[in-house]
Amino acid sequence: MYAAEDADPQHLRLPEPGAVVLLGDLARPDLLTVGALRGWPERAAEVGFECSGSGTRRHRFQGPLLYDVLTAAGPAFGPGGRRERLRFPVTVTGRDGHRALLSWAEIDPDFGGAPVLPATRIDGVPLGAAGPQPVLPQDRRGARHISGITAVGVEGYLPAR
Ligand SMILES: Nc1nc2c(c(=O)[nH]1)N[C@H]1C(S)=C(S)[C@@H](COP(=O)(O)O)O[C@H]1N2
Ligand SMILES: [Mo]
Repeated sequence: MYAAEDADPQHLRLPEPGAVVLLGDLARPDLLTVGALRGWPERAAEVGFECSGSGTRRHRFQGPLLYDVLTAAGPAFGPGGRRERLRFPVTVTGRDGHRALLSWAEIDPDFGGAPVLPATRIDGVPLGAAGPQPVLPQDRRGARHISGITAVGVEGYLPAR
C-alpha cells in the first residue's frame, strides 16, 4: 500500500487509470476507483462554478459523501472526542500538481458539514478512467474541483496537546 511518506503523490504509480490512493493516518488506507465508489449510497449536487474565462459552468454531480468514505477508512483521531478531529487536514492532489487543502471540520457534520463528494458521475455520465472528482457545492469558484486526482490524504497535522 502507499504510505503518507510517499511525499510526492503527484508521481504515484497507480494500478489503473482513474485510481486514487487514500492515505495518511488511517486504519484502512484504500484505493478509490469510480467503480468502487459507486457501491456507496449516493448524493446528487447541482453545482454552478464561476469561471474567469467562460462564465458560470453548471453541472449535476453524483457520488458518495467524502465524509462517509474517509470515515470508513478509520482516521486515527485518538481518544479525545470531537476536539481531536479539528487537527486533521484533508489534502487532494492532482496529477498535474494542482492541490487543495480541506479541513476535516469542513466536512464533519458536527462542524461545517459541507456535502463534499468524490463525484463518480458528471451530468449522468460515469467518470470512469477520468477518476473521481472532488465537488464542493459550497464553493463559488471551480478551483477545488480538481481533475485527475491521484491522492487524498488525511493526516493529523497539529500535534495533540
Ligand atoms: N488538475 C487540475 N484541476 C483543476 C485545475 C487545474 O489546474 N488542475 N484548475 C481548476 C480551476 S482554477 C477551475 S476554474 C476548474 C475549471 O474546470 P473546467 O475545466 O471543468 O471548466 O478546474 C479546476 N481543476
Ligand atoms: Mo479557476
